[in-house]
Amino acid sequence: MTTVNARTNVKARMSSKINKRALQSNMNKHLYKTLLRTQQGFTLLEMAVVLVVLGLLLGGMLIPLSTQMEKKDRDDTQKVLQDIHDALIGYAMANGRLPCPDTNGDGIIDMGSSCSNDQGTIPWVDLGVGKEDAWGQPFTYRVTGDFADTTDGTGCGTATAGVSFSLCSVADIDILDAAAGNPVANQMPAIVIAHGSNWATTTSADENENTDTDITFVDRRPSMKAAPTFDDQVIWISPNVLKTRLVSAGRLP
Ligand SMILES: [Ca+2]
Ligand SMILES: [Ca+2]
Ligand SMILES: [Ca+2]
Repeated sequence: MTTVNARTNVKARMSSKINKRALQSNMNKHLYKTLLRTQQGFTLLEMAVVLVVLGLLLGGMLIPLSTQMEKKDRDDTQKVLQDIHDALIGYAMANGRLPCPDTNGDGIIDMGSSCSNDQGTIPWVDLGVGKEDAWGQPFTYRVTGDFADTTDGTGCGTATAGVSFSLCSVADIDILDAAAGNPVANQMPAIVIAHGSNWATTTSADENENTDTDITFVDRRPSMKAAPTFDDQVIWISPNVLKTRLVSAGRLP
């Protein structure tokens, strides 16, 4: 009898252990499924958060990057423009006249006794300066013909031998702060323009003033946000600087 009771107790304990294990196994499965669902939920949520953060970061980085690249292009172009300015003055000191423009794209001055055309591109070969701006386009160049021809003087005072203009000579290029705007500089002998990244596609009235081949040009703050847009970079030769340099060089009295 005692032996039977002992066996019954052992069976009961074993049954209890098996039930506990089964329960534990069920709980583990349930917990695993719950964790799996939770894990999947977190992953999707995390991915969404990561995508949003990445979007914000990339958006925030791309704008400054394009702004920095644009600034570098403009700075590089400005350096070439300054070189061209200095080269024009140096050319005038050496030759007694400003160079005529290049009109056929070979970088060489086109002229006979006077300029083939008062407006063209910078004669980069003759000046020894950069051929193009940061966007791979040539620099527009206009000169007052009387300051670049081989005729001494321009009809005022006494002409100095070997110099195309005199101290009293007046040039003809005017620069405004907008198309039909206020004067920025009047009667300049030469001007050089880099037309910016939109070189050939502009519809801006202010920029068109720099491509219409007359003696009026525009220089103003760059802005592409509102019409009329403007991204041109402009330099010109002051007649006073030009004449002072030629006096210093002993070419003008
Ligand atoms: Ca002349
Ligand atoms: Ca432009
Ligand atoms: Ca014009």
